[in-house]
Amino acid sequence: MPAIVLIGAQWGDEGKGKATDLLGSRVDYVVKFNGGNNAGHTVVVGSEKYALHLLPSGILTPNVTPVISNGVVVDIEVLFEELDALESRGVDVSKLKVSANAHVITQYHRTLDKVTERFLGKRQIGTTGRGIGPSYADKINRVGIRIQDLFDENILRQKVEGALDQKNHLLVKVYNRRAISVDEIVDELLSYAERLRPMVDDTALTLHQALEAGKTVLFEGGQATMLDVDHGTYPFVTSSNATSGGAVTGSGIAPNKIDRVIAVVKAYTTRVGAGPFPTELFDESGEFLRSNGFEFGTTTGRPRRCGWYDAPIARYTARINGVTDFVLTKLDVLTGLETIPVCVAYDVDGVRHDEVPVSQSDFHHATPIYEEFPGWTEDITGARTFEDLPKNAQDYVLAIEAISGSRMSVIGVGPGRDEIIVRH
Ligand code: 2SA
Ligand code: GDP
Ligand code: MG
Repeated sequence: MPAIVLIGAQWGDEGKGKATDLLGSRVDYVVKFNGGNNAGHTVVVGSEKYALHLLPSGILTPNVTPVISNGVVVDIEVLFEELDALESRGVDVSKLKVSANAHVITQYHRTLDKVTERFLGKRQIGTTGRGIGPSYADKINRVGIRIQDLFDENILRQKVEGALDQKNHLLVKVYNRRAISVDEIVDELLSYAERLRPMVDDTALTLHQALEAGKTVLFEGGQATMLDVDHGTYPFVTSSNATSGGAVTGSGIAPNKIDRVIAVVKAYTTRVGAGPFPTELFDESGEFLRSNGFEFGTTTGRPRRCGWYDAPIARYTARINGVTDFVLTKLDVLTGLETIPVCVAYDVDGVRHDEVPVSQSDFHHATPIYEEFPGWTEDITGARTFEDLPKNAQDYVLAIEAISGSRMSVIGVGPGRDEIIVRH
């Protein structure tokens, strides 16, 4: 299986970092193809815990070449900080490759992200404030700065001038902030160039050649399907394609090269930031999931909104991404519940919807139709085969598998690297 895409099935934080890390020893390249340092992946290796934002989780596996491809937006200061932090813990980061075509996040993107959110008031998206949206907006507006621009001062200056032209007007006249000087940005970006130079690469070519040579490449999605700018709950989404299609445009490898699409799905649902969430819980069950699952943002520390498993979302994810396998995570978090409700369809103004409604207004009004499954009380963190699970846990997995659109090949029963059950 030379090209594998791994993506989030819900609204993020499904445990993609751990799933990538698990596959790590079997792959040669791990590619981050979308998003930036808005992502937060927690990987637990033995007694060590790593929180990764901009770097692909595969960086923790020796012999893997980590790649940041063209679809990513790179805050270079954050990149260096993360590399330094990993190096100081003995992780070899020397093989990292960064696409010459990736866009950069600068100070003005971060500023605009924060002031825009503040001005949106009640209509806030709840972004991570890392400058992700404004950087992608510049890319689409054709006033973005790419990594390769850092190596030509003349071009860089012209591009920064172009990018700041309208922004300074907006910052000063609308947002009442100070103007940002071209020199300030150019000097900062140039100061990164020498350290960055050895990492910069034509990553689309490198990945093509790797696949031609029979190497295994894992494309690691940031955020998740329901946060995808095209297929998610727009406008409450991130600004990139977090679905499997994003692995193609975001890396420059062709669609027919992809062999397998793995979606990571939590045994319940969480969301950070604003937007519709039909199964969201506001009672003690939600609190149970948040505290048992330790549902707090890896990047911002925000408490995550929590709710029951939503099968129409899983089916939607299976369809949009062409999912071949699900990795079901955090089954252990459900231990101790008497019964476990699962959303099997929605009621929208008296009409049953078996699929995620295309109308955003309908999705906002959707109330879940639940089926209830009996829970279990046994500790399952030591289970290593499906048969080790209590009967009710097995039945829960089989029941959600039957209505989620693809097989559940791996089951997570704890945060540790070895706390998994491999079924297929
Ligand atoms: P942005 O900053 O423009 O990408 O925000 C837009 C929406 O996307 C959501 N988003 C996320 N949702 C879940 N997890 C994310 N990463 C961090 C983590 C989040 C954190 O893994 O814990 O630490 O808070 C992530 N990144 C973006 C965001 O909440 C907005 O709804
Ligand atoms: P990502 O953004 O999809 O990589 O996920 P995050 O790292 O933001 O959040 C997932 C959290 O769940 C992390 O703290 C993981 O250590 C943890 N985790 C992953 N799989 C499991 C599991 O099967 N059980 C438990 N209890 N925790 C898990
Ligand atoms: Mg996360």
